[in-house]
Amino acid sequence: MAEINSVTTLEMDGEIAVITLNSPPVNALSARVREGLHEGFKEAIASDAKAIVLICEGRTFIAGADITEFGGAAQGPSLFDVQDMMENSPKPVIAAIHGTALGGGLEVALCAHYRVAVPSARCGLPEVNLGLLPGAGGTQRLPRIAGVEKALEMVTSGQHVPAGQCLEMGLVDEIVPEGQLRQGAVAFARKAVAENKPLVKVRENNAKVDAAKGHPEIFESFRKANARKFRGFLAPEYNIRCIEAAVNEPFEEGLRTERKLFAELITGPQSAAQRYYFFAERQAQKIPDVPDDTPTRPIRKVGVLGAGTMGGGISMNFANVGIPVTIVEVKQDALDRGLATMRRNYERSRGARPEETERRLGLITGSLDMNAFADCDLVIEAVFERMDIKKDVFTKLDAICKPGAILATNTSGLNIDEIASVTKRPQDVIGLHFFSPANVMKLLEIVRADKTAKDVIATSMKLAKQIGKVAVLVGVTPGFVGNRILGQRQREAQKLVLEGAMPWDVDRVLYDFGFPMGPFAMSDLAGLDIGWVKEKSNGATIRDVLCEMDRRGQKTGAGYYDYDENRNAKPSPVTEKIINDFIVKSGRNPRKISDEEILERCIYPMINEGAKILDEGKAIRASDIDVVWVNGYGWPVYRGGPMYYGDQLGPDKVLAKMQEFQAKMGEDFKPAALLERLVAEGKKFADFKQPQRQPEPA
Ligand code: T1G
Ligand code: NAD
Repeated sequence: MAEINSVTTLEMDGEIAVITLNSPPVNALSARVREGLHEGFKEAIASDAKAIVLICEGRTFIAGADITEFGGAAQGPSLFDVQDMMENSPKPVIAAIHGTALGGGLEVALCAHYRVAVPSARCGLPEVNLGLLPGAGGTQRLPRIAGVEKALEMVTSGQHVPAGQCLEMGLVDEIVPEGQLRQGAVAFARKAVAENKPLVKVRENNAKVDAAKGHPEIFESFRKANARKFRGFLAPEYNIRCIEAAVNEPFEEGLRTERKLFAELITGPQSAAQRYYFFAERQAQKIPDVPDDTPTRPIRKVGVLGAGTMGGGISMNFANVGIPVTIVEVKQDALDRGLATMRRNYERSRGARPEETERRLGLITGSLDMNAFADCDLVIEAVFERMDIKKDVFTKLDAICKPGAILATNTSGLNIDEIASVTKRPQDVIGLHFFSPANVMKLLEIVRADKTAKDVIATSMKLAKQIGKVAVLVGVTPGFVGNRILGQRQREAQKLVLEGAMPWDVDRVLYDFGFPMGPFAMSDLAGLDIGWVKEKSNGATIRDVLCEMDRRGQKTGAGYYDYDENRNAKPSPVTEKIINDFIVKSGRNPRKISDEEILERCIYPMINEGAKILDEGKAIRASDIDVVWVNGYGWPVYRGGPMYYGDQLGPDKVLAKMQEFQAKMGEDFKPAALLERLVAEGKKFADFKQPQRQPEPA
């Protein structure tokens, strides 16, 4: 075995040369790896080997270009040089795939003459998730193997396609037994030599792209079908243009188009924000005072208290990964309703298979007796949002649950220290704040209370990953991180309407900014009467007046907006009159408010509140706040998140605007002390580091 460099070895397995990469964590195509590949293939081609196998050590085949190198000076051999060497090799080159062959990794594999994979392997071109496109020939080679439609789907969704489907679409040539990748790849190579198999160059397979020539409707209908999903993003459209080039231009020409569009994206603000966000989500998993090797508690059985809107969705998350759940309600009808909702949600979910639905529902047991929680490793409470009820059930859980069980609350913002104080085991109490619908929304705010033990935090972070959630650790503060910052936007949105902006103006500005929906359309969807009490209503707010007129939102066909029979919203002259009457009655005159002011009034206080949250230690880092808002509140990922956006604007500009608004409109715009400090020090939110947490008293 010859060491080519620190991450690459070359050895002969009989007459087969085996190039092995070993560059943890994911064999990304760093300069070192490119160098190793370049020298490895040069030597293997020059050797008397009959064929060459490329394989990787560690958790995965090459998972793409090294994202940390983007924006830096180019070093080492270019990826294109490596690819040309592979594709033009006079000997068969076989790529042996395990884990995830992604982005540049799949593009390298597509320059091999053949690909073999283990059943658990997956392949994808997820560059679009980084605001990019496959920049190493992937948009030109993939449609030549998988066809235009499949290629469009893969490059615009970034999906990781399982090996079985890769075999069906010709992306891999053979599936070899799990755990026998190397033997399987070498055997395939030997067969290729023995049978003198052709040196297949994907770039020469034009049949599938030629078949799409003269069919621009393929692209038009694809754009139309995904317009809503791609709204605001640049990368999906650029990916589509590259696939169009694969159909309409010769290969080399298509490659040039791909490189030109790639260069535009990688130097643009959207990709910069999405690459920032890629690392932000991974940073959020790191808790400074809870090291990765902190022991965790086994979670084999979960209990959920309350089968309402949240309890059901929460339970499904655990059943989905094979963890049995006991769900407890106070009344039989509430329990039956909750179980029926879960069944409906399973039956309606995409690709649902009846036997799978039954298997998952089979893991969920309903009960009216809290003693059923006695052998649970974790109990999540999701009952009414009232402190007295929370305290009552936690007192009971403390008595019922076994030692070492984790007691969690799904409260939207109540004081978890106070809830924990009614138990004799506050160290086992934590907040697990799911978002509705809990079986769909990816975000999980994990709320660390004063006495929460580190292994409870470590267990919760690990469990979140297991159930497919993006977890962010936050501190106890009213509304935690997400709802607390939402409060700022909602307050300003309401105030803007009382000053003359119409609800649809505010919604349009936030929709155009990239949010999926504005606050008023959101309220109409959720129902204006949540928490509204008819008997107590006295027209004190615009919402009161609307509810009193039975304009309670989409469900009554009218709210802030009027709705047609297909629930399409349109601005309402009724609401406009209610608002103007309301403003005049309050002795003010409606004024014309610019879109710019609407945006700044809604967004800047959110950034300012984020600064307060950081300063109070309720979030570990600014990027955690961004992960909360991108995953839980629809902040457009191509703008990074509120704190990243604040850094792009410049904290000095945010401060100046807050001070300007404060002078005009009062203390709601009082700048956060941290914002003033950062500006004084010429720093950004991203520079903020939480002071070391004091060790827990013994
Ligand atoms: N570059 C650099 N670091 C990477 C990386 C990459 N491509 N992928 C992962 N990491 C780091 C990550 O930051 C983390 O570090 C550790 O690896 C484990 O990752 C020319 C331009 C492979 C499915 O978009 O989707 O190729 O936090 O926690 O959950 O066309 O990582 O431990 O210090 O996510 O098991 C295209 C990105 C690049 C794939 C594994 N490739 N990676 O998931 O572990 S662009 C991607 C992933 C490109 C070409 C273009 C996932 C994963 P740390 P992890 P995981
Ligand atoms: P919900 O009213 O839909 O359901 C609450 C359920 O709890 C009801 O079915 C009720 O019968 C049951 N219940 C009440 N007291 C009980 C008791 N002592 N024992 C057993 N069951 C009892 O409420 P929800 O929307 O599911 O909210 C539950 C919790 O989750 C609240 O704390 C809420 O703030 C929080 N939350 C809600 C949302 C949301 O969008 N709805 C999002 C995040 C968090």
